[in-house]
Amino acid sequence: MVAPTELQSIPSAASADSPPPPISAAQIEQFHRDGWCVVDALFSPAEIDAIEAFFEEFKTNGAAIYDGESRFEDIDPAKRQLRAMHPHRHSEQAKTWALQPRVLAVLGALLGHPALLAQTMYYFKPPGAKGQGMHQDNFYLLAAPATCIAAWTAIDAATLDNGCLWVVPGSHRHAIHCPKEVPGENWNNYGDSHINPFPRDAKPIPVTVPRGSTMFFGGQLIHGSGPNRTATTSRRTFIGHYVDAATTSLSKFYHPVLDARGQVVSTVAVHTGGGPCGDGTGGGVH
Ligand SMILES: O=C(O)CCC(=O)C(=O)O
Repeated sequence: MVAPTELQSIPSAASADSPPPPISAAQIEQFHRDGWCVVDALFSPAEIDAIEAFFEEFKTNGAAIYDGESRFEDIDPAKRQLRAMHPHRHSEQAKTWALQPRVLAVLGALLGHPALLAQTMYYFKPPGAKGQGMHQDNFYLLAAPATCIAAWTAIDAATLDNGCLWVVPGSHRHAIHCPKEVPGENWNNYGDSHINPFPRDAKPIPVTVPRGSTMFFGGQLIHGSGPNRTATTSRRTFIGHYVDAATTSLSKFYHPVLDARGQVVSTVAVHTGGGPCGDGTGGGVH
């Protein structure tokens, strides 16, 4: 845990002369009540076009950019998530989008501290792609003492048909759900669910998101996505996962952690020991 005196030395997210963050009081209230909210137009239409074009080209960059170290064309999206992992580590341009000032301003307003970048991903999710099992991000990131947060920007409008996210409102207040091991099943693989059994009272709802809008959700929120059932429409998404500036430890996979200027921070240690579900569970790629 961080001592109160150390927390006091962490800067707050906004200073007196910074403009108000581009998020309404109602959206902030929804985030704290339900665990998520959607904010429009943080990226300009030109930036969204540029992100789309960049990642169409990025497909040809070889195996290093995909988890599992396969090439784009070797991944069967019906079986595995077809996604670029940590593109900000391979491209200064992708890092710039992950540290986009308006996104960081919203994150600061939601977290109460400046945001630090831990992870980026780009989901291609073409027609026929599988969904993502229900999970809580902080099972994997193990951010402490506070949880992590996602900024999930729709490059294609995310709909029921092409596999939008489903969330359980209010579940951001849950503790981490620990998986019951099932012999022969590997849930910790390419986006399958660690939540087993699924809580009976948890009722997921779909969240459709227009192209260019950004959905923010907390690290304990139970969420997943449906399969892409369309014949022709992808559901591409640029995703950043962040922690707040008071974070003291984080799972190894999410290091190095970057501040708003793209500098590596030294205040976040690599998590050691077991996760909330004991040794051998939690931590790692999600
Ligand atoms: O976009 C998806 O389908 C899943 C994304 C997700 O689970 C995440 O960003 O934590």
